[in-house]
Amino acid sequence: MSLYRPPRTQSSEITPREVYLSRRSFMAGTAAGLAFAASGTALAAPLAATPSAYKVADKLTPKQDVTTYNNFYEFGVNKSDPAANSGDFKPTPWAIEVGGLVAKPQVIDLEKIMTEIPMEERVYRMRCVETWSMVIPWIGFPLSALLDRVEPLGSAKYVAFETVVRPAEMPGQSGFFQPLNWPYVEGLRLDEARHPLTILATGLYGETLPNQNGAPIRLVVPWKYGFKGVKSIVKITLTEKEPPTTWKNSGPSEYGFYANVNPAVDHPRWSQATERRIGEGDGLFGGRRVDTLPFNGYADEVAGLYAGMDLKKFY
Ligand SMILES: Nc1nc2c(c(=O)[nH]1)N[C@H]1C(S)=C(S)[C@@H](COP(=O)(O)O)O[C@H]1N2
Ligand SMILES: [Mo]
Repeated sequence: MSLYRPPRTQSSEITPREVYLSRRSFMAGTAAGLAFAASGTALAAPLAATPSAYKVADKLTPKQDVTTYNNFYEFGVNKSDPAANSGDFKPTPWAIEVGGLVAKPQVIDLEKIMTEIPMEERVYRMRCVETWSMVIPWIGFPLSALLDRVEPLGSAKYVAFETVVRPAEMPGQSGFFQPLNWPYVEGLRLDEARHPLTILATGLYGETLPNQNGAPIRLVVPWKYGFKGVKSIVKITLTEKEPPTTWKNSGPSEYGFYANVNPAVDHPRWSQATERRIGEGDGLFGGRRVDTLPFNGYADEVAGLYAGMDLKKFY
């Protein structure tokens, strides 16, 4: 894994943020479906999306918590670092290179694909391996819609994802202390990637995705621990073999490839049986303590993907 790669966008190619955002607002205003109200913050742009059947009844985590309590080590290791240190990150324009075992490898322009694939709002429970959880109204589209465009070959069994490397814009990638190897990489089995619950998110709470949440596009897999949700994706590769993943590389006995939320399989250093709902109640560390559900409550939809597998072994 290379430690440094130059930024992929030349500064001359960068669209001024105001131009991009006004274009975005225009699209939101004209697209069919429900246009969500803007919050009034200067940098947030409304995103058009239609509500989907995929939602949970749980109380939403306040936007303030969703956007200030984050894991994104490229901007620092503390939960408050991503919101504090991601102001210089430039998520536009954005291209994703999709290749590997596919019939039609291509570089996808994000702004273009967002006008071509219908955007949906999905309210998902999210569970971090560190035992906090949130309920987030994402905006995005099924990963399968993007995979269909590149036509995976019969030999493709896995999908590998890569986060951008931009030390000049990501202080966590340029400091003396480097907590992880860059780029941050993740992966899914192809059937997991194609599952209708698996989305690429480009927004939350009706607005363009904030930098700290993985702008401009990140993976969301609600039945898995949060570290599978790789942020600021620039590369997607279809492979035959299970791809390396950042947290498994850094601690294979603590973090597995599957990372399905499982209250019966403890992390070696802590229990996974319960979780803290951020923004609710006022427990010792903040958050209401609730029981963690198998597959994070999505067992009816996804347990079949793992029929016959020993989930204690494939954690
Ligand atoms: N590139 C990258 N993606 C990442 C991480 C990271 O450090 N770098 N952290 C992961 C972890 S551990 C979690 S819990 C989620 C948090 O997503 P959120 O901040 O939007 O809630 O992002 C995941 N994606
Ligand atoms: Mo996490």
